Amino acid sequence: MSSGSIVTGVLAPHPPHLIYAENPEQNEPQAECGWEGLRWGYERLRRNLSKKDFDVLVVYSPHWATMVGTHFLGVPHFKSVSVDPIFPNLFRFHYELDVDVELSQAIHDEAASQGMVTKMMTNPDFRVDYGTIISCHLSHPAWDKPIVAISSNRAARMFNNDYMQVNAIKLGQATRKAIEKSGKRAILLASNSLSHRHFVTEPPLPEDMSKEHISHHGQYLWDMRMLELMRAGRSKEMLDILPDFTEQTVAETDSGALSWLMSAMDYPDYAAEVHAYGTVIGTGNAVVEWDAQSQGVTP
Ligand code: 2X7
Ligand code: FE2
Repeated sequence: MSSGSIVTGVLAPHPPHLIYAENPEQNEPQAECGWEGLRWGYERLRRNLSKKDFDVLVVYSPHWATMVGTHFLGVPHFKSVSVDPIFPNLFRFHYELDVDVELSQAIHDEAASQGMVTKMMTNPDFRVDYGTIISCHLSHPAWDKPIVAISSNRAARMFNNDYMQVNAIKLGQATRKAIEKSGKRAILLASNSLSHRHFVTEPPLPEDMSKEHISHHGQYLWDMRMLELMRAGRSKEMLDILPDFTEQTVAETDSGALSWLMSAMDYPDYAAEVHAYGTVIGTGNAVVEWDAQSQGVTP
């Protein structure tokens, strides 16, 4: 089979607020407006992705947290309602999706052959987590491509951020190898926010943008440092400081999603495109695209 490839990699954050503000028919709560900067950034991403030929979306989500090893969806079809446990007032989303179980199994097997602890999730009643659903919907709302969903092993909590990153890098290498062997063209989504300190109370009107700002200036400075390195194509340097960034900003990069993405893409040395940066209930979020195809990195 011909060599598969990673067409594009995306930092694709999943605040449920963005879905709430967008009012897709699948979501029950309705909003007036809100978080336009980020939502318009996702629009620019979608415009770029619509020009690409791809077979599958591979998404790594912090909200599918597994304590023992890394898990992969192993059921071909899911249909249910996803409710955010913290923001049920914003996100009650009716989803129906297909899984590329063949590729899922191939990444699982490749990771296992490298000595990682892995498991296929074969429970047909499993509730797909909201991080997976939101990043997939905002990146490609047509839901006409199968997905591969990868859990986040909580190595950062059980050990530390450095250990988490070593594992995520291994998983990234396994992901790349499996995609290349599969002959498929994949878009990769790292579903996470950057800095992640957030307010503990919500305004009476959640979409009241007069209440929205970064929780702390220090968090903003850290987010900008990370984005500058992405924009400069200095992904290795970005990963070098990622454990410290994660510690200082309680970042959602503790999931391993961004480290996995950079490793799977073999540490891009070309400029990433930052489609948007914005805050959601005080957290820092960026929609960032590494367009490997336009760099001639992929066939
Ligand atoms: O899961 C999230 C998140 N990552 C960021 C902001 C707000 C809510 O939920
Ligand atoms: Fe989150």
